[in-house]
Amino acid sequence: MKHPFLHQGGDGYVIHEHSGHQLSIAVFDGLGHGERAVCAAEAFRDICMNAPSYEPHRLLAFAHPHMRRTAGAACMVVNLDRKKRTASYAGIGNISMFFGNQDQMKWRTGNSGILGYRQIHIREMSFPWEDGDVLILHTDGLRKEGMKHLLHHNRSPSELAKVICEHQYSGQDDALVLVCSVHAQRAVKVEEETIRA
Ligand SMILES: [Mn+2]
Repeated sequence: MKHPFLHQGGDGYVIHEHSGHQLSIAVFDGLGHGERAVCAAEAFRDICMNAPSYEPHRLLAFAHPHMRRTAGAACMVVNLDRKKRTASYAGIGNISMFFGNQDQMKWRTGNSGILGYRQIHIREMSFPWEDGDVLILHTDGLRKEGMKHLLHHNRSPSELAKVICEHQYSGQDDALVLVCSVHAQRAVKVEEETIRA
């Protein structure tokens, strides 16, 4: 089952559930402004619909040549495995990811470069997770500095998404944040907030 979702702006995400116990999430930011950014984001969404694999490394490698006809995009793909309780991820460009719990929150971003432009180097990494851990993905319309202290309070994903948009908006550019609460046995809860520049 594929759940495409894309905002009118250049920021968007796709969530794809597959093989019974895996959930792949891609957050992306079409480069440039206005129509160009929207076209790049839509192209990436369409590529996801036709991707032969949602493994982060393979999805990005598949998308890269197809994105050459667009302005390009920044993208982070995370694949949550509910059986193994691990997450694998790979990113290109400036999409930020936080994961962990109240005691320890880690920050990661993608490799430098632009999806669809010149050469890219894709490196896939992974991390273990536990029930109730939080995964946050956001585009660069939101500042990552100061993010961590917002995450120390006991907030639901929807509250977190709202608070992050209120406190971290850069004041320019589109912005999107996706907050997920991850669980092995029940549906991953996903909340999102967007701001259109
Ligand atoms: Mn942006």
